[in-house]
Amino acid sequence: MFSNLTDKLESTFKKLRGHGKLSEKNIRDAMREVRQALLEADVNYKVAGSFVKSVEQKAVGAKVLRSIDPGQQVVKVVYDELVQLLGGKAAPLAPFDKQPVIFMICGLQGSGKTTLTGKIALMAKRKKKKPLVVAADTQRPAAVKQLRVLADSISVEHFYVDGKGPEDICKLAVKHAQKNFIDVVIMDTAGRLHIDDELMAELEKIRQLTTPDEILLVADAMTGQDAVNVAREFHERLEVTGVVLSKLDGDARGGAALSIREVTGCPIKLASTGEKLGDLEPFHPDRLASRILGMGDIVSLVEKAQETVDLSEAERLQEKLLKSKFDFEDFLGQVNQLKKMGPLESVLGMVPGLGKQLKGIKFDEREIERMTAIIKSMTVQERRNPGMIDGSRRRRIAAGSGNSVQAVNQLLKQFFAMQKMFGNLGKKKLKGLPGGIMPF
Ligand SMILES: Nc1nc2c(ncn2[C@@H]2O[C@H](COP(=O)(O)OP(=O)(O)O)[C@@H](O)[C@H]2O)c(=O)[nH]1
Ligand SMILES: [Mg+2]
Repeated sequence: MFSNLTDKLESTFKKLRGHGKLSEKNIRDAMREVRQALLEADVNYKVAGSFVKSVEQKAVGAKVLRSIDPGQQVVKVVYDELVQLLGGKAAPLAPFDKQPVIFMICGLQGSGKTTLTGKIALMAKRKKKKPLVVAADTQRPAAVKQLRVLADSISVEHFYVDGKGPEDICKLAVKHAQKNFIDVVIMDTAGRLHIDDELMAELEKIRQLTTPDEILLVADAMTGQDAVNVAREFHERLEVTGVVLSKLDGDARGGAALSIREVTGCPIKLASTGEKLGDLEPFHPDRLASRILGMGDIVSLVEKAQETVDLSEAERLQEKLLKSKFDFEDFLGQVNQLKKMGPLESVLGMVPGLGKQLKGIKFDEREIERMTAIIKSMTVQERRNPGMIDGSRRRRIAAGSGNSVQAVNQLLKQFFAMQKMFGNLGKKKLKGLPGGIMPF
C-alpha cells in the first residue's frame, strides 16, 4: 500500500537526517519534495499545498531540541500533520446498542458496497449480535443473489421482497428487524457508474424512511481523486456519517485516503483491505500515517497477532526465533497461525524494517503449501534438528512429498538463512517483535 509515496518520503527524510543543524533552506527543499511526492500519489493539489505549508511553518518555527536529530524532528512534524490530515483520532462506528442499529451502505457501482455489507454483518456476528442484510440493490438480479450468497456463507439472515422497490424493501426490513430482535440492519443500496439524480433521490428516500444510524459511503481507494469527488457529492446530498476506504490492499497510490477527509470533512471510519469478509479494520489515522512514513505499524501488527495467536505460545516462539532455535515444528504451527491472519504480505509489511526487505517478494500461497508438504515428510527428529538433514534424508523427503531434491534444498537454504537473520536481529533490535510471526 502506498509504497511509492513511502519510498519518496523516506528518501527525502534520509537527506534531512544526520544533519547537525537544519537551515530553513534544507526544510524548504525537503518540503518541495514532499509536495511533489504527494502530488504524484494523486493527493488533491490544494490539500498537498496546504499540508506542506503547515509542515513548513511548524518545522521552521520548531525549537530544535539538541538531543534529537533535527531531521527526525521534521519527520515527527510531518507525521503529526499526516495524522491530522487523516482525521486526527479514530472515528468509531455507531455502537450496536439498540435494536436495531441501522446501517445504510452507499457508493458507486463496484466500489465494494455489497462486500462491505457482508463484512459489517460478520463484524456484528463476531460481537454476538444478530445482523440482517437487506438487498436494496434491486436493479440487477445478480446483486440480490450476490448478497444472498455472502449472507449464506456466514449464516446471516438475508432480506428481500420480490417485486418491491428498494424503498419499500428497506422499510419492510426495518419492521421485520424490530419484530424479530435483530440488532443490526445493513442495507446494501444500488450504485451507478456515475452519480445521477435518480439514484440520489432513491437514496434520500431510503434514508428518510429508515433514519439510519450510519450512512457509510464506500470509496474505492484505487480510483484516487475520483473517489474524493464522488464522496463530496454523496455527502452533499445524503450527509454521509462516515467514509469506508475500500481496496486499500491494492496498489492505491494514496491520493484518495489522504484527501478525502480534508475535502469532504467526513471522517474515515473503516478500511477495507481485501475481498474476504474478515478483511475489515477500524480506520486509525495514526497507524496509516506511520505506515505511509515507512515506520511500520507495530500497533496493528500486535493487535492482529493478539487476536489470533496464543500469547504465551507467541512469547515462547519469539524467544526461539531470536535465539535461532526456531525449527520446522514451529514452522508448521506458524503457517497455520498466519493463515488465520490473512495474506502474508499484509501481515509482514507491518513489521518495521521488514517491509523494505520484503519488497518485491511475492508470497505464493501454493509455495507455502509445497513447503508444508515437504516439512510433513520429515520425521519429528528432523524437524527439530534441521541440521541433521543430509543428502540421503533430502532424497527421501523429496520422494515422500512428491517434490524434487532441489525444492528440498531450497527450503533448507531459506530456512537456515532465515534463522541466521533472526539470530542477528535478536542480538540487535527486534525485541519488540511480537512472537509468532514467521518471515518466510
Ligand atoms: N481487493 C479488494 N477487493 C474488494 C474489496 N472490496 C470489494 N472488493 C471487490 O470489488 C468487487 C466489487 O465489489 P462489490 O461489493 O460487488 O461492489 P458493489 O458494486 O459496490 O456492491 C468485487 O469483486 C469485490 O470482491 C477490498 O477491500 N479489496
Ligand atoms: Mg453490490
